[in-house]
Amino acid sequence: MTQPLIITAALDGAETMREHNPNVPYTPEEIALEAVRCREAGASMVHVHGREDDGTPTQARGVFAKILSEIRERSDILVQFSTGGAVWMSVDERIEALDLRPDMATLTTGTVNFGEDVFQNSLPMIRQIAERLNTYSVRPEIEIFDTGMVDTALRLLKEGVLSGPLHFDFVLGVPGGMGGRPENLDFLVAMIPEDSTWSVAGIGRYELPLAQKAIEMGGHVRVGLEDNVFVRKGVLAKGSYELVAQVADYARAQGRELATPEVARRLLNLGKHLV
Ligand code: KMH
Ligand code: ZN
Repeated sequence: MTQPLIITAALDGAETMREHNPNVPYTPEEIALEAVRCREAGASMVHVHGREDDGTPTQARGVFAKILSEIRERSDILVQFSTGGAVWMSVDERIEALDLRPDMATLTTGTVNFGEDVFQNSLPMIRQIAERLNTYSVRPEIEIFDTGMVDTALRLLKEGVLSGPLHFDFVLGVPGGMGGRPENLDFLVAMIPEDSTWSVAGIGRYELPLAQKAIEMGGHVRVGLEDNVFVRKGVLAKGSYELVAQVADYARAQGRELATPEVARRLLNLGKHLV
């Protein structure tokens, strides 16, 4: 039976600035209010990066603590921290908030060109992040920007660094990573263990077509201003919630039920809130 659809809203990222879309949230309160709107629109999880009040990306523990408490005061939506941060950050910086025990956190299992930059994730860095996740019992969402990253995740699973069932997010269309062509999604899904869950995050113009394909295939979906700032060609989204609403409408039209945070927690094998 097809699982209820988990929609994750990627609210801010580290690269999307107000110059790209004036509605990107920066402060913890703005991020929390956007999380509430996304929950109302049908999302069951948010993926968040930290920002200084002027929008500068940060992975500071204090900022993530505020984001987590502001969201939890207002909503039951699941909260996933980024451990990717921004391309210039050290791995220690990237993981300093994990002791706050978010519901999930990302883990990218390889290095990839990222526009003009490089998003570095050497094997020792990946192991360090995975070990920190294990220490605080935070389930990883494995971010896949290219094929070899799946092989590395499977290797870490075999080594016992990761434990199954795994949850993958295929991020397709980053310049330098795997492209957003639909056959790439088929190829990646065929590589992962059968008991895995997966979602797709299409970047830019790939967001909606890949989301629709994932809904049809029985996978899950990530959308939001981190990945795409337009609700349709040339029209800026009023917020990530508008992108969530767009895929929620498509899912309903396809007869696909939406997962509540409680259902998503079960589908993703997450424990109860620890704090
Ligand atoms: N900002 C990118 C360099 C993640 O959140 O885990 C990395 C990223 C992945 O966004
Ligand atoms: Zn991110």
